[in-house]
Amino acid sequence: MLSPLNNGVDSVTFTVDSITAAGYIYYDADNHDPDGDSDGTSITVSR
Ligand SMILES: [Ca+2]
Repeated sequence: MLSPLNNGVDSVTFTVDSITAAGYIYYDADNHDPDGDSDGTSITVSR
């Protein structure tokens, strides 16, 4: 369950630094984003 943003919060940043799945290994160095609006690891989203 996500909480609403408090007033005065202009943006939030989401970061993925680990994912687990059976049979797979996570390689953070392979993070990328084809459309370029993030660095493949973190993205900041404005209100
Ligand atoms: Ca993107």
